[in-house]
Amino acid sequence: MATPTQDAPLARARDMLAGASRVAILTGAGISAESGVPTYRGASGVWKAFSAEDLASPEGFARDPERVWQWHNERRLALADIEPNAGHRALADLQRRLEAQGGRLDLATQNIDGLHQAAGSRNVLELHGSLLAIRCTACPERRYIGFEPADAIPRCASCGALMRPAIVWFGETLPQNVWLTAAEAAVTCDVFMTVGTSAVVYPAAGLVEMAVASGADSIEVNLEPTPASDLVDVALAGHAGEILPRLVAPA
Ligand code: BJW
Ligand code: ZN
Repeated sequence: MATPTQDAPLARARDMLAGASRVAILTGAGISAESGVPTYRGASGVWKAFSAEDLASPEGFARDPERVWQWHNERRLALADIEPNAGHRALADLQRRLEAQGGRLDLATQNIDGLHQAAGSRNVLELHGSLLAIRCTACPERRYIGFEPADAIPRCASCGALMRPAIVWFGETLPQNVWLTAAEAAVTCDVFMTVGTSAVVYPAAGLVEMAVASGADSIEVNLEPTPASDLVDVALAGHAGEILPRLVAPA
């Protein structure tokens, strides 16, 4: 629960959202943590147990594609039993409400788990791709694979080259249309909210700076302070699954 000392900031953030017709949101691994998806950083983060250089870089994939595929197969299987939580559902509710009032909510996520879509959010901007899709290393071939385990190292049906997870790894550029839509939303929104991200991975973290520089009211929801906390108007400390439903519930 948000502590009583947060009642005033929570009320302020609720007022911001209630008065907005264009809302843009950036989410990160923290919003899925209450569904059981591990975050990346911190004591029990993915990067404590696994090497980002080996498993989340094009160089690591080139060195040992089988190992990268095996790890991603395990992660996809683990996702099959995971459900969206109250935080995901609150954002989907807010989008429906804004759209019914002629407004708009753009949801950009760094997550690759598909949980926003499962909760009913539409037009989700997947900045770092998806664990549920694979793409060719050599041609534009791309396909949805869902929760099925892939072959040891799948090959492209069109050109025979290696397929790879359709995820954005370190040093790779984000999908251009997705990024441009998210950047446009950040600089044109009335309210920008960042949820459950450590705000250290760029260019995604730069969306907060862009929104604030463009004059948006801004809100952060996170368990702990991040580099974004000093930029935003209201920083709410707590679990996204508890704070977001309170933030977006109709008055
Ligand atoms: C809760 C909660 C609850 C918990 N409620 N809150 C120096 C060298 C090389 C590169 C760079 C460099 N400096 C900058 C770069 C660029 C690099 C970068 O930013 N690196 C920094 C880390 C230093 N960025 C890139 O490489 C990007 N591409 C790019 O910039 O292209 C241009 C370029 C080209 C060539 C060279 C340089 C630039 C691409 C970034 C791709 C990121 N991909 C990953 C991996 C996906 C792979 C996979 O999963 O298999 O995406 S990294 C990982 O971090 C993942 C995430 O999307 C991303 C962000 O993490 P996120 O979501 O913020 O999670 P956490 O764990 O960090 O934080 C969770 C937060 O939740 C915490 O704050 C908790 O407190 C909170 N929380 N529970 C609310 N219940
Ligand atoms: Zn191909």
